[in-house]
Amino acid sequence: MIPDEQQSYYTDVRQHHLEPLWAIPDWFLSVEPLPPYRPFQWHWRDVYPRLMAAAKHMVPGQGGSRRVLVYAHPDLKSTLGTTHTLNVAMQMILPGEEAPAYRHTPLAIRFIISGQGAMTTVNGERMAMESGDFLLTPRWAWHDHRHEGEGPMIWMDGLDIPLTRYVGAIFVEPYNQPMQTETVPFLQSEKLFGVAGLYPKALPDLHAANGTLMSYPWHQTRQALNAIRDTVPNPYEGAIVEYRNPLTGGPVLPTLGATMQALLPLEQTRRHRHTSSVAYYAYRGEGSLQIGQTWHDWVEGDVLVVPPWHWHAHRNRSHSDEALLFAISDEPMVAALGLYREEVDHD
Ligand code: GTQ
Repeated sequence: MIPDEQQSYYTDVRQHHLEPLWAIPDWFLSVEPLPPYRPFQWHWRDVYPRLMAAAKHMVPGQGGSRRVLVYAHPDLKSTLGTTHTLNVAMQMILPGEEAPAYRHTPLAIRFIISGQGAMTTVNGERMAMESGDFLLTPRWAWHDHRHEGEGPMIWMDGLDIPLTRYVGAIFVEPYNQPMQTETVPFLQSEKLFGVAGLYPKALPDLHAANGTLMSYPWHQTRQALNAIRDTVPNPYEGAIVEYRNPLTGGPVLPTLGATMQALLPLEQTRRHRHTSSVAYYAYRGEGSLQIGQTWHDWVEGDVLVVPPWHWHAHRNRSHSDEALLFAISDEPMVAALGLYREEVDHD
């Protein structure tokens, strides 16, 4: 065929919004994942003063419902995602404030960082918030926060907002009053479901607002980490526990999961990579996260993102102290779609 005919074919096809598969570059069906964003780190020294300064610019319930700074990756500007599927956000609430009740289809997990005396109520179930606690806000669950203690209260939110928007399923609905009333006794879900392996026999008759464990207190996470450290170490993570639904043994929520891991002084893990994206929150200590060839040094409060299929390894930089990393990931979603893959480095 003469070159002009060739060219006119391609022009004509594209004018009809068709693309010849054989002419599409490799990114379309790449040999391996090519995530459209880089590893990234937010330093706590940059976040903390700006989170505190937000108090001068908004009060929850007055021109906005939550005092939250969203971690918006510079390569994901069109979605404001922290990774392509999830958001990390930092929330701050002051004594006497109330963040009003509403519900939305994106689900949330919360990791409590500092402060005392704030509470969150989810579907009428009030939960305490203490440093290290892990709390759930399932999809479409009514939730509000109040602070009856002293000093600022700070926690990290993880939400699947980018994923929910991608699916085309974002909905938000305000509650019919500013705050919910408590409909079950305090600590109900922890009393019903909080002791591993021992569950109430007459479950269907019990009044459980959310039907499963909603709050994972820090002392239990700590205890679990200590216990597994003496057993089977994970060569890629150190001592690591995953938050799970005690009734099913499966993920706490359908899309997002979370882990807490402890690295011994100077511990260095092996590298692995997987098809889930992860946002690490440095809860305690000082360490370094190798992503690809680059070591990202972190201190307490930093957040680091590992995009899918990026080799990564952990190092505790302290000679004396343990390092603790909390992480949220989209692994449950990726696994549910049959797309979870992991590769390990045997060196
Ligand atoms: O605490 O309800 O970071 O609704 C983003 C959306 C927190 C919350 C966020 C929310 C909340």
